[in-house]
Formats: sequence, C-alpha cells, structure tokens
Amino acid sequence: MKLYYSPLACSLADHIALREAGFAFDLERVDLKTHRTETGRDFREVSAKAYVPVLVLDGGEMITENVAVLDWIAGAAPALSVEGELGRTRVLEALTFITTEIHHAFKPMWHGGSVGETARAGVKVAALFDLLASSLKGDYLFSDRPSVADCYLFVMLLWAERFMVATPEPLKALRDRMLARPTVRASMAYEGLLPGDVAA
Ligand SMILES: N[C@@H](CCC(=O)N[C@@H](CS)C(=O)NCC(=O)O)C(=O)O
Repeated sequence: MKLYYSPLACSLADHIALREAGFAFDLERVDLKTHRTETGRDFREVSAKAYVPVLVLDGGEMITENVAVLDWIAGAAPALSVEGELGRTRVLEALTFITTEIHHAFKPMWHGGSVGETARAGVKVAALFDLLASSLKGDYLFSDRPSVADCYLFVMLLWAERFMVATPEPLKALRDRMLARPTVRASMAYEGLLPGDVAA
C-alpha cells in the first residue's frame, strides 16, 4: 500500500499509525503548493480532493479523509483501537472531535489568518485540549497504549508547539511519550522533522 503525505501535515498521524501497525507500505511525498508528488506526478490525478492523507491499498482501492484512513488502519490492526462493544465508537468519537474541532480550529494558523484570528484560534484550541486532558484513561487517550486517535492528537500537539498554543500538562506528557516511541521518531525522521535528521 502507499500513503501520500506531506511533512508535518495531518498525514503524519497515518504515517505513525501504519508504522505502529507494523505494516509494509510505501510513502510518496506531496508538495501541497505545487500539487506535485516526489515522482513528478500531478497529485490531483491521484485524488481530485488534492489533500493528504491518501492511502492506496494493495488492491488499488483508495481511501481519503483522515478519520476513514485511521479507522481502516485500526480495523486492520486492532491493537490501535479500543476493545469492547463501544470500542470503535469511542475511537471514532475521539477522531471526529480531533478533526472537526481541533484540526479545524488551526486553520487561521496555517492559512494566513490575521493576528486577531490566530490569537482567537489559539484560545479555542487550548480550550479543546483542556476537554481532552481531563478525560485521559491512562498514559494515552484510552489506556496505557496508543490508539490511532493518539496518533492524530500527537500531530495536533506538534502544531500547538509550533504555534505556541497553551497545552495542558497531561497532553504535554502524552506528546512526550509519543515522541519517545521508535515508530514516531522514525516517521518524523523520514519526514525531516527531527533536528539533524535527513529525510530518507
Ligand atoms: N477533510 C480532509 C482534510 C485534510 C487536510 O486538511 N489536509 C491538509 C494537510 S493537514 C491538506 O492536504 N491541505 C491541502 C492544501 O493545503 O492545499 C481530511 O480530514 O482528511
């Protein structure tokens, strides 16, 4: 399978989750400004949506939308989901909160919002983080092991660091635990996000 990604984009969540799952996969970098992939292909020919993540399965089926991609990974690697009757529902609940509330709130930071819009967005993201911080059920969102939702939350926490958004201590600790995981370091190194690392 192949993941189309862009460094530090939300596709980093899928990149980490695929490594956590132990799957074999290829990566193709996308320049979101020029729409060119690293092989010179026009990314709009791959997906008319022209945004990452895009996961192309071995049989050729394509999955877009981060919630759908992460849900597929969790279905194929149950260790990245939550057990029990409501397990998948809880993961989807968290993924939906992260994508529709937190990720969406970052838009002014990434898309040239005014100083005022950016400041208001920071306050909003901090309040959303507070909601999550009070509901951790262990070292991670649901237990002492990470789920696909932790992979997505981790990317939001990296963005928070980049845009100096106030982050509650429990989520800083979660971020640091994720940062210590070999899969996370390998993903970040590959995307050229660790100081001193060369993208491979
Ligand atoms: N609805 C999509 C949105 C994904 C999205 O916002 N991707 C960003 C990167 S984090 C992107 O590729 N944006 C395209 C662009 O900036 O041109 C999803 O949830 O997967």
